[in-house]
Amino acid sequence: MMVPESLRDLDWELPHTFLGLDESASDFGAAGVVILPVPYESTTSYGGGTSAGPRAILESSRYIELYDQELGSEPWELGIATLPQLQLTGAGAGAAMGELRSAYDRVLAAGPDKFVIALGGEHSISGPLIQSWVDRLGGERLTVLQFDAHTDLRPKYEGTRHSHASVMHQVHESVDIVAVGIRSLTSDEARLAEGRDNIRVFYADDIHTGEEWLDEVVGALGDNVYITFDVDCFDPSLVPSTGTPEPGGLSWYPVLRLLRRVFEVSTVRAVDVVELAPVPGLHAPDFLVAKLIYKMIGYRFR
Ligand SMILES: [Mn+2]
Repeated sequence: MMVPESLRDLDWELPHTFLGLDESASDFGAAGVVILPVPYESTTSYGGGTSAGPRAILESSRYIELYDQELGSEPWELGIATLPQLQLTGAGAGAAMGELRSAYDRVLAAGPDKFVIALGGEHSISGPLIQSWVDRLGGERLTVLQFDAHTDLRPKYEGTRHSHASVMHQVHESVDIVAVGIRSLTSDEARLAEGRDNIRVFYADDIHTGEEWLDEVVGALGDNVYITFDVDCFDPSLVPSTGTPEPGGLSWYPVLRLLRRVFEVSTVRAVDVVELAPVPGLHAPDFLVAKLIYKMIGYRFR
C-alpha cells in the first residue's frame, strides 16, 4: 500500500520489491528492468521447492548494497519494476506453459523496450519464454546461453515433453545453444549435442582446468542472446538449494567474468533464472542468486 504522506517519515521496513525499491524506483512505466516472478513447479524429479524461489530471491535482494563496486555505479537508478507472482493453471503442464507464453507476450508488449528477467520456478518455464523470443525476432537467429549442470536435451522425461529435463530439447531445432557448466547428461544427449552444429557444450571439467573456454564461449554467441540461468550451474558448496545439486560446479567470479563479456559483445534480449529451491535458514544461496541478477542488470546497462 501507499503510506500516507503524513506517515512517510516513520521507519517502515523496505517494500517487498526487488532490492526493496520504493514506488517511484519500481514504477513499471518508468522502469528499464522488469522482474517477472513465475513460481511454477510441477515436474520436479528429485528435491522440490522451486515454487518458493522467486519469493526468496526478492526477500534477500532487499539486503543487497545498491552501489555496484565493480562497475562504480548504481544500476537500480534505471528503475526496476517487480511484478506480482504469476499464477499458472494446475490443469496440466501443457496448459500451464500455454498460459505462461501468452502472459509473457503481454508483459513484453506492455514494456517493449524493457529488460525482462523471469524468476523460476522450475526450468520448464524457459521453453515458452525462449519460443516467444524466437517468434519476435522473425528470421534473426537467437543464441540461448544456458548456464546449467544438465543439458536438458531429453526428448521427454517422466512421460512429458514439458519437463525441466527436456526444456532445451523443445527449442533445440529453432535456436543455437551454448551450454556452460554441464557435468551430467545421458549418452543420447551427448550424441545429440555432438551431432549438431548449433549446439555447443562447455563441460565443467574443461572450465576448471582450462583458460580458453571464456573466449570460446563468447566466440560461439550470435548477436541476439537469451540467457537461461539454472542455478545448479554453480557448485553445490555455493548453491546447495536446488533440485539436483551436482558436484564440480562453477564458482562466482568465473561466472561474472563470462557474463560481463557476454553483455559487452551481444545484445542480451532477456534472462530467466530458475531452479532455486530455498532451504529454510540457509540464506547465502538466495542472496547469491539475487546478487547475480543485480550484476546482470549492471552489465546490461553499463
Ligand atoms: Mn539443471
